[in-house]
Amino acid sequence: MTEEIFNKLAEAVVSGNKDEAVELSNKALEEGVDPYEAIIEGLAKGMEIVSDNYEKGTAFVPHLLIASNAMYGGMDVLTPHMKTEGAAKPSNVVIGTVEGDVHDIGKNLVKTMMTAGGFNLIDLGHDVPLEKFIETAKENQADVISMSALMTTTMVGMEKVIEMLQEDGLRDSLIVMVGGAPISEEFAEAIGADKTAPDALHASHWVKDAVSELPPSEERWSDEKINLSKIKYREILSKKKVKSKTDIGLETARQIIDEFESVGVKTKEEMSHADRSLAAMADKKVDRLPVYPLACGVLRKFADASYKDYALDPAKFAESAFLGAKYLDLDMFVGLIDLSATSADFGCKIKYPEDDTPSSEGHLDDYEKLEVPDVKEGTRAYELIKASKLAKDKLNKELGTPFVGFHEGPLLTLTQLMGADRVLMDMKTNPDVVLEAVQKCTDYICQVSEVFFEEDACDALCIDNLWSNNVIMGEDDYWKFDGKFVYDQHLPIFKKYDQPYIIHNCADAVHFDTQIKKFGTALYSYAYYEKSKDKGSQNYADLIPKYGDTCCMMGEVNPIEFMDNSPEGIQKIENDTEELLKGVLETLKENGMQSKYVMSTGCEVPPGGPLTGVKAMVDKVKELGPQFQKEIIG
Ligand code: B1M
Repeated sequence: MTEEIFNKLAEAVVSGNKDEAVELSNKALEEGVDPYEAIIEGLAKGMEIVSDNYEKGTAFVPHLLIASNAMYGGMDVLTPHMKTEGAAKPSNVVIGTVEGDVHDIGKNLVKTMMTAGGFNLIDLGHDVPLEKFIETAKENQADVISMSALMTTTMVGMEKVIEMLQEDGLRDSLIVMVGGAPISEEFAEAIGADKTAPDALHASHWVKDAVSELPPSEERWSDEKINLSKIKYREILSKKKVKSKTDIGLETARQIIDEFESVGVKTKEEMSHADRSLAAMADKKVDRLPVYPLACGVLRKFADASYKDYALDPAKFAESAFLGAKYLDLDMFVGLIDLSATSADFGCKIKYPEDDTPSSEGHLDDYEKLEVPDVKEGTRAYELIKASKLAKDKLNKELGTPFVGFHEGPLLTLTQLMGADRVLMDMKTNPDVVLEAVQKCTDYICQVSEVFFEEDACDALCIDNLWSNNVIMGEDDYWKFDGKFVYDQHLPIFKKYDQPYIIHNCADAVHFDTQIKKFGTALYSYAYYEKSKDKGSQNYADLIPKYGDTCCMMGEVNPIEFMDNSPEGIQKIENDTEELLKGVLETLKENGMQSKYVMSTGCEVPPGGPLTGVKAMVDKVKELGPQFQKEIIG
């Protein structure tokens, strides 16, 4: 009987049926089943099954979220009845995504799996000030700090938290676990963390074992231990180099400007930027492949502008784009500022840090209250269009460089507005409400594109249709909640203005057939994750043969490399650029093509990094491109 209830509880979680999980949990209590066992053998088992399916690629994030909702529903019923007397206190885990980083889907999965593993989770959310981890750990005499970071620009915050723990003598009082896509074992070790794990399931399993080996809490948190630890780490901390406070973006921008002013553009090239870019999109003869590392915000350093100015002051934006394109001799510029311009106009609160990418925060409560705004003076979209027009005119006139406008697609607008986790879950529990909201977002983004074209504010327009990501949702859901809206309503706007459809998607395993073949996309900016190749991430060698006949692909040097300004780091960018250039040309040739590819990065070059890598990549293509073009293509 007990076994049967456990199995049913697990099934309720697997099917994401919260009502059933609650009902069965009540039944378990009525029948005298131990609530702790019902959680561990029933609810948590179900969560492990779904999580395992996710890792195998047979379940997606919305499924994980409804399963987790069902698990929490059952736990709310069972937890108050757990025997506390004599039972071991659950270990406290302080969890959050570090400061500057709003990515929280992975962190929430880790939270769910650790909760399923029997831990008490204290969730600080995302964009968590680093001191908050320490304060909360102290308040709760925590056993574990679990930090997530999804960006190279924010992962450094994890090291700072560890240093603060060392300074306060707390490092040995708890376990520090770090994780997220850019976090490697080497990185975790180098910053002094105890462990990282590739996914939520492994994280939860590891931490369970590690906590069982910890000495008792009173011992770890005793004054004596803390004082000894302070002494131990004082020496280690003093040996650490005082990190330089120089603005590496500004410094490298100045070096590049000085070099440019003394030598100018080194090589006189056969084609103009615009002619080369247009020829490549049409697979016509070129002197070399176009090159444009997706350097957007980082170029503001040439204009000595803060990110806030780059985002909000059209003149500063145009100046940044112009100077960047001039000093680096870029073949195009993509006007990516952040991903929240359209959601801001629906009333989403946006945080504009002085020198970091803006992000949406304080999501809206009610889908039904969404009202489609008009693109007009004062809206953020209109400001973006105005800024784009200024930049386009200057780039075209003074440099002959094309300007590509940029804004968000429908589902991205909605997730920025309402929060990604919520929308992804509501797709399963409240699909009609989500569909109605996506419709409103579609109405708005169609207007925004139309005004871009009407105002002649770009040479072409790129849309961030981010959620076509097999790691996050399956093909059917993508089509239902985003693709169909793009296909039925957004694409016709591009047709009306005779404009090519351009997509930027920095996700891992994209539904390319839909986003390229079905949409008839002309230029596709993609990312490639070697680590996720077995999960569907594809590189040029996969993509050109499949889509090269209709679409010009644009990727894939890893943007994270651009943070490393050391001679070895620059050498790596040069080597990767050379390898990509050669490989792409050979693949084009094998497939009867000659130029349909733009040498680029899989996503935006980190806006807080140096500019040296961007220059190295462009220069390498300029140096080797013409020769390779002749040798390989003929
Ligand atoms: Co952004 N984004 N994003 N994004 N985004 C990335 C992270 C990026 C890698 C894309 C790319 O370059 N190809 C890139 C960072 C590049 C870099 O490192 N420099 C990037 C960028 C640049 C940005 C913006 C700056 C874009 C812009 O505005 N110009 C902006 C950042 C804003 C900010 O944070 N200040 C931005 C915004 C967004 C959205 C808001 C639109 C959205 C996030 C929505 C949300 O989370 N609420 C978003 C998304 C969805 C992504 C990608 C496509 C997917 C991330 C994700 O949710 N993956 C991402 C590309 C990618 O990673 N493939 C990208 C699924 C999730 C389940 O996986 O979080 O990795 P993940 O968690 C895994 C494991 O890592 C592990 O377990 C989980 C699975 O079980 N794990 C742990 C996680 N934490 C762990 C902790 C552990 C152990 C394991 O121990 C403690």
